[in-house]
Amino acid sequence: MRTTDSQRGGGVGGATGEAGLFTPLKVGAITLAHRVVMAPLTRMRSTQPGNVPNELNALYYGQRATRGGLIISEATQVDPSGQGYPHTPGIHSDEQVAGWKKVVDRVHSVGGVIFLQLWHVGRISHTSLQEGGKLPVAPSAVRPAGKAFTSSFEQVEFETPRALETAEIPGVVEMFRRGAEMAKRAGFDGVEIHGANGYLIDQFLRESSNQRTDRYGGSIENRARFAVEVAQAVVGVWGADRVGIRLSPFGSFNDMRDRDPVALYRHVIEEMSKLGLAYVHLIEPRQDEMYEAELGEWAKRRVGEVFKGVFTSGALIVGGGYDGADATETIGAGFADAVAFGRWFISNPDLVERLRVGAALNPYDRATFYGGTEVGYTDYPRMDEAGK
Ligand code: 8OZ
Repeated sequence: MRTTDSQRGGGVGGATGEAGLFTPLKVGAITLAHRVVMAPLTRMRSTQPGNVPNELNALYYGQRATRGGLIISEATQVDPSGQGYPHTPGIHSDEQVAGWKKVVDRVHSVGGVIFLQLWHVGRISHTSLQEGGKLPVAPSAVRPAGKAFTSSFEQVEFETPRALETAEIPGVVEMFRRGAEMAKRAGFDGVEIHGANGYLIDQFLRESSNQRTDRYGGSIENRARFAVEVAQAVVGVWGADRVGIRLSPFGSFNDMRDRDPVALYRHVIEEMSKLGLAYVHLIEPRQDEMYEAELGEWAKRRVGEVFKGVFTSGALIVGGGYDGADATETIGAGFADAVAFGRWFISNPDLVERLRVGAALNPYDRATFYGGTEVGYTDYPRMDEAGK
């Protein structure tokens, strides 16, 4: 079963290690040595001003890199208008490219593979984070329930975003294309499009946030159009075999809903297959009782089971609450090719090795997830370090 959302440590890796996780896997142009993927993790620790990746960030990623192992970077705004939280890094300035280069070089120095996650938050931003204090943009002027982060880490009610004009949409696609190009300049091995968790691409996909009446709204095909155009633009920069996309078909984070998520995301995944993407990365639903009740039977199944066989051009990665035993079982059952780990990678820089040998895992401290210093970031001990 999936682990709960609470802090915990213990023998999560399983006593004999997790064999299914340690066979090679071809992901587009790259052959991975194992199937333990580091999930994209927002940590809000870039250098200010400018949201520039720094030496501490390079140390953190370098600690978690393994030979032939895939790391997906934290979500990275492709444009200042796409920023939704304080201190998240960007990929739209020369300083950011130089900062990311340090991160990439560190990961490559141990033979690791790193993709940058391209991000625009849409309505999840706040005027305090927008240049000139403008309103955040979105497919429609629908205010999400819940709290936005301000530029000073305060949490306040979300604002009602401004709906994008149809004529503005190519400009937003262009932001993703430019971000993809800058990621290439920084030396990344590929890019992942953030199409999940209620951010801009997901806001176009789902009914609860998309009330458009132009060709970007209404039918499933129309709601998926923005995602497809972004993917086409990014593929134009990188080639499809170095592009993945992350989707959260059953997630309700950031006030998201859709009446028919299976039909919607089947279509999106089919479109990504047609483009020949290297991978699709699906998130398991969070433990959300209300939406689980609405989802009925789907909520009881693994996301990789629900969409089994739909993605045909590359690898299927799943993530969200997995431990080593679940991951091995899921790969063994044919519901995924690789599994992304998030929280366990925060607290275990040597997670890959711990899963390989079936060692106990360090518990994680939620209080230091977002923002701050090296504490709770680069100071978690490896197995071989004293005092763990
Ligand atoms: C947690 C806090 C802030 C952002 C996501 C990028 O959910 C995020 C995120 C997660 O995809």
